[in-house]
Amino acid sequence: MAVCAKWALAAFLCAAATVRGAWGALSGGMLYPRESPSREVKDLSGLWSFRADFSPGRNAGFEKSWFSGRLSETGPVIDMPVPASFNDITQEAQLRDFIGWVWYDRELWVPGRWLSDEGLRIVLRVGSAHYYSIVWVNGAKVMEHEGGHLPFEADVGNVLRKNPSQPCRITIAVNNTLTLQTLPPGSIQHMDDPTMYPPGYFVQNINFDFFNYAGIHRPVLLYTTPNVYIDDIAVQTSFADNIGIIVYQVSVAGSSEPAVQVTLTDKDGRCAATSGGSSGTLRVTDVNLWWPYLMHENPGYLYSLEVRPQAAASRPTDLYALPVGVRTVRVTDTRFFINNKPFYFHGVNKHEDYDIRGKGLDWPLVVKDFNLLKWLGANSFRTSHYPYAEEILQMCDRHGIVVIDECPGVGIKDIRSFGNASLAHHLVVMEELVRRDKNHPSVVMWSVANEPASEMPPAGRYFKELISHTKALDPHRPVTFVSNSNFNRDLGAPYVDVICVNSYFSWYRDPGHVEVIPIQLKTQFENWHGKYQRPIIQSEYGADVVSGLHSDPPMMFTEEYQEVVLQNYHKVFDQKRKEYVVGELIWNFADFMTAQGTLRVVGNKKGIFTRQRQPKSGAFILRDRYWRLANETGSFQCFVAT
Ligand code: GCB
Repeated sequence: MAVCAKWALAAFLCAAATVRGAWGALSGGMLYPRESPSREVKDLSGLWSFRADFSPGRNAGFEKSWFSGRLSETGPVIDMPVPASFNDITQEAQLRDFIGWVWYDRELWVPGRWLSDEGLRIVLRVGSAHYYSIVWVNGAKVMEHEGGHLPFEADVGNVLRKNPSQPCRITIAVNNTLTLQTLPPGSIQHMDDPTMYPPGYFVQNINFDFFNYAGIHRPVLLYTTPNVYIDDIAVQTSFADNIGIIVYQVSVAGSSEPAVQVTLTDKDGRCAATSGGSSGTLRVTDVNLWWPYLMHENPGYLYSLEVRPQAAASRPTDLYALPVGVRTVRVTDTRFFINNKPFYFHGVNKHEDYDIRGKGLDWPLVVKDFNLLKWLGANSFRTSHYPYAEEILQMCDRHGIVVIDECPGVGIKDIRSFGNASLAHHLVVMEELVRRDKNHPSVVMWSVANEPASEMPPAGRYFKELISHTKALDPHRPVTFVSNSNFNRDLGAPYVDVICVNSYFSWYRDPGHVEVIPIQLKTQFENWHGKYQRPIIQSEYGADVVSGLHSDPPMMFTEEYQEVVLQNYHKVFDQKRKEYVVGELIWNFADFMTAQGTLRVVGNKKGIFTRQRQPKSGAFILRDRYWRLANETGSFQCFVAT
């Protein structure tokens, strides 16, 4: 039985990998689906039918072609909300901890005019699903995608038009198995000792500290475009004096020589510049720059870039309106500049994580978190440890919250995860990430990994290639990865633009001894800057607190201990930010769920807010500090915490 399970899991990942190229989910742009006079969007969020494949080989769904009819006809199904992780929806530990294929389906009517109008493309898009997905429409396979956290889509018009009088059925199978070559990596361990484990028993090993939530995490959408359509837009912005400069490139699909008309409008809908041609430069007089929150009285200013390809007179014209912020980013040996002003990151690390829905996109939570960021006086966050929903980045653009955009390269600890197959996949993921997020003004830096074993010999070549590839994809943003290796033995550090370093003095090291923080932190900064001459961000620091636990003098896990850890770190930040430290990001914004283990009490408790977003004492310490920093480092100097 164990052999069968092993074979089946490996075989599926392998079969899936060979087909990927053929399905070509990576060709073309990845513009966020927006409605316009030429585009409609149908959101398929809501209840889907769901079934986990508990068969020993996790293979019954494929053996019995569960995609060929209604899932409910294959056996018992349950209601499953989309978007949401499936893990915490029921009372079953078996489903919470499930590894293998889960199946979703739902039926819907596609608007008749979409089907009858042959001039329309109908695109099916999945915002993200963890981790390997195969999608069928009316039993016909339309796409596969490897990896969570990023969208994938396919034109399904032809399939839908075959059966216009029937409701259409969408089936999605998702496999959350992680291997040494996936991102994040993991491994399946089969427990073959029959005196210790039941037959076929296996576990998923992971090297990252968040619960391995799975399912369809972001909305599934159907949307239309005309057949001649805007496939991608890329903008690069700068300014000189009061003139904003937007260099744009538009790719139009479905026509060999499309004329393109581009209009930039300001917030009040007034035309700020126009241009023709699929690439060009727009100049905006008296430009309103995009500024971070607390750096300017009017942060997050966005223009709208309206792009219209000119189709033949008889055909409908596409229109896509892209929000554009005009700003620059620059890094020196000691400073990080936004719009030529030194920028100091006073922010947080987050997770997409909440009760019941796990990693599912949840608007009330998103808005609450932005309110808390503003309350805190935070100007930035890192998308630890994977790309967040596009809707969250759009909020960052609008509110001026600066983002370090991290790919799911977390837990790369095994030497076998530094091989060619892993690197090739990592490069693809960076391409998908840059393709998706390149136009967000809030995104100021890419992070290609978190705490890899960067002292292992193959890490030098791996990070050299990964970082240079990322720079080739986007020459306009700095690139980093987040290290906790020894500064002297870190083989990736020579290639980054900014050093991001995590440390937990008085927690994992010297537990209980907060008095060692200042000396150890000072040494850390001096070592890294001395060796690499780069600006440094303290990309994680913190301490677990079980909310409501108190002790004086402070003891680990109490509110007082978190306070005193923070204060000791802050003393050193205040010295070193005058030199080359350009940011501090607390670990973590909120408590979050993890795998079970002896170090975790129902999850990681290093949040300054609880998982339900109630402040611990540390939140007030940070709030006081961040507003003070904003008054000192923002160019607009009369903020008060409100
Ligand atoms: C880290 C990791 C983060 C963990 C954190 C911790 O260094 O980057 O994912 O959650 O430490 O609390 O242990």
